[in-house]
Amino acid sequence: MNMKRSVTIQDISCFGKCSLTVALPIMSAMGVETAIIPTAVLSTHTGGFKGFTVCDLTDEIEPISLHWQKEKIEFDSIYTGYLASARQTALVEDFFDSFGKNAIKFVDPVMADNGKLYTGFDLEFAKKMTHLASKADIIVPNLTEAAFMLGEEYVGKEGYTEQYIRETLKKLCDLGPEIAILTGVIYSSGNEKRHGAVSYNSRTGELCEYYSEHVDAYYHGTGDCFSSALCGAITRGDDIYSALKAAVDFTVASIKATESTKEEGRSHWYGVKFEECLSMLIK
Ligand code: PXL
Repeated sequence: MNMKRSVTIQDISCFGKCSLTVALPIMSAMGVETAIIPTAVLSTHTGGFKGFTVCDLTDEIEPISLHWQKEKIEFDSIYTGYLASARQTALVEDFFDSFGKNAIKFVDPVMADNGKLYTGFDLEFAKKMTHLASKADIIVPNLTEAAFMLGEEYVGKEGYTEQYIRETLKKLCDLGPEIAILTGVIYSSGNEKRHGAVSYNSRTGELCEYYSEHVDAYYHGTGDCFSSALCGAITRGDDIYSALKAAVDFTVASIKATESTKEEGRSHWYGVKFEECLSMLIK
């Protein structure tokens, strides 16, 4: 089979295991050729580290796009993650116009978690990210990002109903994308908690969900592991259930690998040991 080709547009956090440093190995393991447009180079990600450096690469986006248009390069999917400024969202929309006709446009609206926007982002940025998401085919917000996109209160990590999730997914699709996928959905019954992702296809009306056990731990970059695996699976042609399953199982296994090898005093809060689980993604 022909190898599929994706381009992912997000930052390089030089240390910290998120964005491009996880997207590339994950998508490569899945057999997807992956080009990149780095949106910025940071010494670390912005969560939990102090005094990080940032080199903004906004001005590179258009020249790279123009060169690729001259070269007649095409992609099967375009996957966007962390964008460094509101102006970048508009440039990515232009990139969608130039390269998106035959590509699946996959937007992870990376901007917030646990009820709060990430350092450096404000409501104006959230509005611009929402506008970009409206141009996507598939969006993958967590519950916090969904709340910012819809201008609603954050419901919290758990304690909502299945109906709330279904209604939120429909409202997200009403913004424009055909498919909305909510990540970090947790339901409990008794002492059991399941944790996973739910997708809604507004064209077919299909609701699809996949859960694994809930591991009570927080690590940075798990959203990027999830989205990269999901985008890799969809790009290589997996159906939506298989893609959700691959992404949830890989992310949970990566978290468990990190938990099980945590050394006293050397916690790996900054990123999960996804490297140990890459073999799960290889077909
Ligand atoms: O994991 C998302 C992410 C990516 N890139 C940078 C970040 C974050 C989240 O904080 O700061 C630079």
